[in-house]
Amino acid sequence: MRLAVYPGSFDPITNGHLDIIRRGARVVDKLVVAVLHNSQKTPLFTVEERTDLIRRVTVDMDNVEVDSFDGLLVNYIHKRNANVILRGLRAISDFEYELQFASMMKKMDEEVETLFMMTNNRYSFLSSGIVKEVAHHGGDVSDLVPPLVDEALKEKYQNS
Ligand code: COD
Repeated sequence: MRLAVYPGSFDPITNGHLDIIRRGARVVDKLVVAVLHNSQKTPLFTVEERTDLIRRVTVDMDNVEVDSFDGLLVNYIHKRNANVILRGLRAISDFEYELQFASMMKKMDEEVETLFMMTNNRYSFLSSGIVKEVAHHGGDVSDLVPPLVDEALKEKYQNS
């Protein structure tokens, strides 16, 4: 079975992430979206909120599972017996980090392949960071994130 892991912060999930999940799920048997628990970044949404949002927006995708992980990704990959890591590429600026990331993964486990998917042109400028910044200042992000993420962002910033 071709089991792939799509790891990330997903703080929060955007239409760009969702597009990669939808397309990635078509080329593997099972796709696990894995949310990093403790990153160096201070997240807006807790890991439970992030996984819950992803579960709700991928509910129609039968071969997609949502999970969270802590520590090194390679350990999580081993725990799940996965053989592919899925990553999205937006622009040349992503390339350097992603090259380091994939090379380090290869160094840690030669059997694991990193599969890159080019962003849909519509989402090439889109990141969770830019969405949070616009939403924080009351801007409209409704065409950049799923509707329930739009609602969750409004709630977060109204209560902050
Ligand atoms: N279009 C296409 N792809 C996109 C878009 C978009 N608009 N937005 C984001 N993506 C892609 C990103 O390029 C990335 O591939 C993925 O979606 C997730 O993005 P983010 O920003 O939510 O998450 P990252 O990239 O910050 O996640 C980093 C990890 C959590 C995967 C990484 O830090 C990690 O694995 N940490 C654990 C410790 C570890 O093992 N580190 C060493 C790794 S070699």
